[in-house]
Amino acid sequence: MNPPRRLLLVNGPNLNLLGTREPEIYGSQTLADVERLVTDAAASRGFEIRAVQSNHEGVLIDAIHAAREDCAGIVINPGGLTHTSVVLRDALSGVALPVAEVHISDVSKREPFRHHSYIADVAVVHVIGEGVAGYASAVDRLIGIIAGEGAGLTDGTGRGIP
Ligand code: CA2
Repeated sequence: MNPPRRLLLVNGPNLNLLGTREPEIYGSQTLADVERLVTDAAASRGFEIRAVQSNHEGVLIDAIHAAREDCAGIVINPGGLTHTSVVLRDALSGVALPVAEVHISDVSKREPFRHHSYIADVAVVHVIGEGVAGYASAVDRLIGIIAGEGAGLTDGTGRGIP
């Protein structure tokens, strides 16, 4: 059976504040702008988006579990939970869907406590520090993986190696 042509977009705590404060770090686009950008990027590849943002870890985990039923992958900016949450990591690895981790800012150039991600090694795509535009590239790369495109192994002629 073909995977469903739907992705779950997850934005974690405080990302509802996008566009209202700290524009020097996160830019001036709002969460609604992010959700529109992601919806358009997915639509251009024939996918739809279910979007969730919550300030409550359990709500995010329930949405991730539900994605098992009808989504082909997950694009997530876990916000500060990136650096703290084994629980969120377990939810993502538990559903066994391909995950794209997105950060608007370049966390490697910020405070040391932002340098570790509990999510990084359960994600197959990482887009860090490309601003809000990074969400669109995460969608594109994740769909490429779901569709079996991509880096792939080639023999130098562009043909895939089975
Ligand atoms: O760079 C990112 O996308 C982050 O995931 C954003 C998180 C931060 O804790 C991570 O280290 C990196 C914070 C999200 C809070 O977003 C705000 C946006 C505008 C105003 C205040 C907070």
